[in-house]
Amino acid sequence: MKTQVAIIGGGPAGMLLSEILHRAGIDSVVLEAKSRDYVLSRIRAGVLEQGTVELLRENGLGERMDRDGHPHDGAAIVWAGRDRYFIDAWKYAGKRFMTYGQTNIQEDLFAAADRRQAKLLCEAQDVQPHDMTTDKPYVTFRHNGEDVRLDCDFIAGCDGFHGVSRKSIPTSILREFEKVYPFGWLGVLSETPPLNELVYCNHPRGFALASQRNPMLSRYYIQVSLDDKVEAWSDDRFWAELKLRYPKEIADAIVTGPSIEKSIAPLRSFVAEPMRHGRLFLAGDAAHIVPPTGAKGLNLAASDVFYLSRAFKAYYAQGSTKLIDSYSAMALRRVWSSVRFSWWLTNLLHRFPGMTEFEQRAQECELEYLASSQHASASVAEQYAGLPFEPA
Ligand code: RFL
Ligand code: PHB
Repeated sequence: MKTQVAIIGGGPAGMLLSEILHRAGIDSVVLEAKSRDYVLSRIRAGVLEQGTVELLRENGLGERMDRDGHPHDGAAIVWAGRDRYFIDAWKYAGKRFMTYGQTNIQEDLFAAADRRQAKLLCEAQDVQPHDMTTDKPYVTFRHNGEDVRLDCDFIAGCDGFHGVSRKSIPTSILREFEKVYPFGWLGVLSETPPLNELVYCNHPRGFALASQRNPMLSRYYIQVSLDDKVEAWSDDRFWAELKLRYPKEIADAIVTGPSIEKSIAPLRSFVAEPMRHGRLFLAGDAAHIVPPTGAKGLNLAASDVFYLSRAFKAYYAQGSTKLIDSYSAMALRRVWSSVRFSWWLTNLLHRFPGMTEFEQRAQECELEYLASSQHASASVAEQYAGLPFEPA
């Protein structure tokens, strides 16, 4: 087989890249290890920055999002016994964000791929990139029992944190930066009407978050310890714990019901540098992970794909390698700013095991400063709303 860009991974990063390239007349093949049903069963992100929303719209992926997604001016923070604080993205940054599930985006991407009869090979096994540092890279894999070789001009590694792409870059070249947090998030999806807005909560019993997917689908999270097991959390126990963490008026407004999905995700910050090795380019979770507190992971996958697709377009249209050469540094600037913000917000809103009284007071003081300072509020709002993409 032959293509211009071989894309490893059919998550949001890989499928969006393939779609944007197609619209620019650039051919790609997407190799996805799992089945479509499996990919669609993963419940993940729900918050889209305005830049991500616009990128989806510009590429013909906005119709259902604009119909079913819910625009928000900001998100609230509450903490034990204190007033509600509002991260006002609209007031301070002139931007709104959208709640629209990653599952829906993934469905929209598969539907668009089907309409254009895209080459998307699911359940591709033993995918392996080769000869990335030559001008004739290729990818090998097994599909439907056959060994296949895919020749290409470039390889896009969009295969998430556990993928093969990053691991194929020699350790002498790759630098990895990592921070693992001493807790996880237990997430529950339920067919109940959500609260009107996103509400982040810092409570002595731990962090909580109320989010949403649509008018009859709610997403809630609570901080749990790393050795906690999903099986130990019946629906009743989850709802009771969630309500204990919110102020009474919010707890009373939460509508409970049977869960339709329940999972625990550990929290981690991770960055791999550089995001390019020869003709292999990393994008999305393959190169970086953020704790979900800042709602940045999917948005970073989208900004990487924006920069990478722009670089490939310039290469195929004008023969220019300028944007290809600046891809890693440009993508990493935005990555690090979201990594820093997500780490900071995680520190602000969680109760860390063994936290000293000093650290506790410092955290409370920071929350109070945020509530009392226009400058601090503008800084947080600007970062939560998402920084702009850099010009070419
Ligand atoms: P994905 O989604 O992991 O997709 C990678 C794909 O590659 C496939 N794959 C392979 N394919 C071929 N060969 C191999 N060897 C392969 N190895 C893996 C996988 O099967 C998969 O289909 O990465 P991508 O595309 O970079 O997308 C990243 C996002 O999924 C991720 O950053 C977000 O979900 C993070 N995230 C959030 N991001 C936000 O922007 N806003 C949020 O509100 C938000 N909330 C969240 C989140 C992530 C969470 N979890 C569970 C990690 C909430 C949670 C709980
Ligand atoms: C979600 O809706 O899943 C969500 C929202 C905000 C976050 C993380 C996850 O910060």
